[in-house]
Amino acid sequence: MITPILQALGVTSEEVSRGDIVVKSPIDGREIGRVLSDSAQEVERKIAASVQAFHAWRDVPAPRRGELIRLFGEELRAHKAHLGKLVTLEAGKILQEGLGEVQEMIDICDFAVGLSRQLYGLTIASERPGHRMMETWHPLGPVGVISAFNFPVAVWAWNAALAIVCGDSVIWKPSEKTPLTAMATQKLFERALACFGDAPKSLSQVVQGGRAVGEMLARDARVPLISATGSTHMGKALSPVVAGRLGRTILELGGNNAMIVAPSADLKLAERAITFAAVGTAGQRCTSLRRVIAHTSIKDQLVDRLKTVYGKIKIGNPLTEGTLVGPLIDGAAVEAMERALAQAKAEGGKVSGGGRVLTNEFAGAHYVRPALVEMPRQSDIVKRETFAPILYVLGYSQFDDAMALQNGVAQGLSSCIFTRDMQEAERFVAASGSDCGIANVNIGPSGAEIGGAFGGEKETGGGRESGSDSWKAYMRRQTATINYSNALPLAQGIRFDTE
Ligand code: UN1
Repeated sequence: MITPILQALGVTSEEVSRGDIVVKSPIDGREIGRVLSDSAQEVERKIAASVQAFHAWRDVPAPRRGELIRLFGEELRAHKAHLGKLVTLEAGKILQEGLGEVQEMIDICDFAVGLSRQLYGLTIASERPGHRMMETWHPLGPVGVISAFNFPVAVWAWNAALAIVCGDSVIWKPSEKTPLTAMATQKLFERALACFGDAPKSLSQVVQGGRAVGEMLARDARVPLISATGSTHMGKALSPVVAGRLGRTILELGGNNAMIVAPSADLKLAERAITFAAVGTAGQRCTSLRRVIAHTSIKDQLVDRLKTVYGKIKIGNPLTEGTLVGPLIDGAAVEAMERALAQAKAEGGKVSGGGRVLTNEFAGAHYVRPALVEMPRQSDIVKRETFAPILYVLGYSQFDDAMALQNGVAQGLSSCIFTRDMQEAERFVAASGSDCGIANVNIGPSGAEIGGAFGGEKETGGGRESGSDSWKAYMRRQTATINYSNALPLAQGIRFDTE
């Protein structure tokens, strides 16, 4: 099944038939390809080529750079069905979500095309007569993108589409768990390059491999920006390496996203939002809902409703229409889930659901039933992100207590409140409200649109990608002051007479 899809995307069988990275589909554990890791010399060569490409690309006018991304968007539109399916085969998310991920790539391309005519700087009033001060945004250099298995292509696209219209070159290290979608995306990008005509051919490259490859990018001063998505653990290891050479990072790390459900909430809406956010992508989004903080007056009712919905959710092959929960990525993910549930029980949690399913049909794969855990308090395990479908439910009676619980974790990615009380909604998004990068009202924490800046605070890493003015991170800011007078007045009125 995989060969025709890869072929339609331009990847040849030879390219995926040998190598040290063995790719297994989480759907059934079957091998779907082998990919060769890049050697240290190869990574070195690609970084050097990226620098060359950058030098040529930075002089191309930005709206023309946008044309390349427009063409890439066209390729994505034409191949959405195939690439979406490949995402499902390689990452295990349901087809609807695989297609949604490609749509997210298309959306960011559209955004970037418009942006290519809007890389605005400021003109600033100078304190000196006959002077003009301006701020210009210039291309930065090669951008290293390190992406995770759970969004194997969209997160790269958020970075790459912006970086390329900003005049940068890109080097992409995908997760070792999802090298095929990266290869296929690269092929589509190369088609866009061919249509465009005269862009440098190494403008965007892929480096395959594990941690060592990522570290080479992190260490290399020729790569001024590293944009990395993954666990907080990964970010804490990577960040000092880049900081050691005073490089820049955009870090998009772990989340521990909560929903406050207030007494006035529309429980039907809350229930739908909770289900999509907690069990969608089998709980493997950085924006997945991990904690529900429900008012004690409606908590039991909400938990009952959730138990009913959870009981009906279809778990199975993510390619099958109607499936809502696909497999976890691998055995380690199941073990992490089991360990977390055991700890939750030890900390007083009441667990419903959880446990492996479909072990006969898919002996080589890792399907689990999503778990709902009523916790007596926000104990250690609740404060930790487990990348699996576990939803902890906590109770509150005062709004301030709910807010304290919501903010009382180390991560700060996404958050939300379900309420029909205007005061609560406003307090949630006010300065003393949610401390997260994303704060929603009557919307779940996941499934953000590309138009907003995406990212979070605290241990989530502080980076912002995608929409709004995130593009500024991919450029260098230059302040230029121009003297068109015949005198040389000094700033701050300083006198420094030489005659
Ligand atoms: C991620 O899980 O790394 O908001 C990104 C969302 C998606 C992106 C998630 N648009 O859930």
